[in-house]
Amino acid sequence: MKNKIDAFLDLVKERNGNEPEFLQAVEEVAETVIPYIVSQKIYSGKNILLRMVEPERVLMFRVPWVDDSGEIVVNRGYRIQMNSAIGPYKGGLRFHPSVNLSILKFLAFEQVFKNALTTLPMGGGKGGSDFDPKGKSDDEIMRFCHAFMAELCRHIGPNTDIPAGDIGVGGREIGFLFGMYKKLRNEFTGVLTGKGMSWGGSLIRPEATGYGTVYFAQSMLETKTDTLNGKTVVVSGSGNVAQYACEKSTQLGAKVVTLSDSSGYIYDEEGIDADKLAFVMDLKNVKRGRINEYVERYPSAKFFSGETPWSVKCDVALPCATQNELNEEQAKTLLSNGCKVISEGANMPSTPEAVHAFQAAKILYAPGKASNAGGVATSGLEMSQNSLRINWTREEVDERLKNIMSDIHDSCIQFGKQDDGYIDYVKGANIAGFVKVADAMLAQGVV
Ligand code: NDP
Ligand code: 2IT
Repeated sequence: MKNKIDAFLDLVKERNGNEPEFLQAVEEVAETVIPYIVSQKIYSGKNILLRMVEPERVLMFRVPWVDDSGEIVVNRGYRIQMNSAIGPYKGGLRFHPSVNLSILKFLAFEQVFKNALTTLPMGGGKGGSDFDPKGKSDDEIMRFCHAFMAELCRHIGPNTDIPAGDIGVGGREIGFLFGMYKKLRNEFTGVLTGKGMSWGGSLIRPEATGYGTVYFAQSMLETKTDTLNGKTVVVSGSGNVAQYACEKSTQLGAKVVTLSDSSGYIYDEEGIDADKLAFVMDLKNVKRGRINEYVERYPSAKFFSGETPWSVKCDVALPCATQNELNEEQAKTLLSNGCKVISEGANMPSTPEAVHAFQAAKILYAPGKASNAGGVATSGLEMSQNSLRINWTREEVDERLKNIMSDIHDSCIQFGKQDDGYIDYVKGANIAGFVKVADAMLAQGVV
């Protein structure tokens, strides 16, 4: 088996040698899916995984725009249209200076499996730019978004490819992107998700990724007849996903003691309650400030510059910032401090060595493609509402989100439960996602 996996990975490395994040994501899938393919006659000899690691289409384009000082700036725009076997391409846009082909291909590849897990008809895609929104004025953000959409608009559409937010892209950016799409294509359609409530958005979409990550942690705890009530939770990040992971954890009776950004983390021993979270939301979403300002407002909390929160003792860890933010050493520290649950809100936040440490310790560990799927699932619900031209209530959307997260958990058990009862959520998520996409690809032939 090892030879088969190695031979496959050698081929992928040969073609994508300078794409470390993409190779990391493919390796994790290959390790769990290839043994399954070999065991199932219908998938053997069809090179399905080889077809899945090759994007259906990669778009790369120039994004020229003018900054506030009159300078012409040139950024690079991307859209990876990875797989459309089960529905139109669907996935977020990331604006961050680190964005490159490797990072977007890893995210698009993960998205294919994640979207399949949601039970909704969505293929996988991802896009973005190396544009850095930090320190930019609202006018600069608008000009950049308009320039980005001026090119992207000819490649997307409500039945072709439906982008949404990710790091650096939230409600403000989706608004500017939507405005330019509507103008250039002269149509008001559900071409983007994460829209504002008065122009086609869905209730609960802003909350969905963070809430879903916590619902998934609850489902995992239920397998041990336990709950989040009374647990101490460590959260990384302080953006969209982290904020709502914090909110839902607190609502379910847990105490969240950390938040972070790329400059460091804050530790609040008393817990980040609803009032303190409202301060963080205003700080990050409106004032666009830094997390260290939390300790100026709440002096009993501490700020640790340049550090990550993984050394803080906790029962549950929710990594909600970015890829590879939690390494093997930090995983071992979490384990030795008694952490028993990891539910990933970010995409691929744990390094492969960290994942192996969690699995060797047999704790409850969920990979992002399962536990953070609530965001894209609710985007799928936004698309349904747009097509039907109706709006569901908050309770209705939340109920559907809960059911989807519970279904994803069931799929992980179906394909990931080991003989000794341990649930390998990585294996479960990868195989369940693979089966849905592979069956559609087989039915559609070699295209
Ligand atoms: P935001 O831009 O709202 O927030 C990102 C947060 O992560 C910020 O606190 C940011 O800090 C921090 N961060 C980003 N890059 C780094 C880095 N290199 N090192 C340390 N901290 C970093 O993004 P989201 O909350 O939307 O996304 C967070 C994660 O969740 C990403 O992995 C994303 O792919 C994933 N995700 C998002 C979904 C969504 O619906 N938005 C859905 C599913 C997954 P700083 O401000 O200092 O950069
Ligand atoms: O990683 C993700 O799932 C997202 N950024 C959300 C994608 C979406 O289309 O809602």
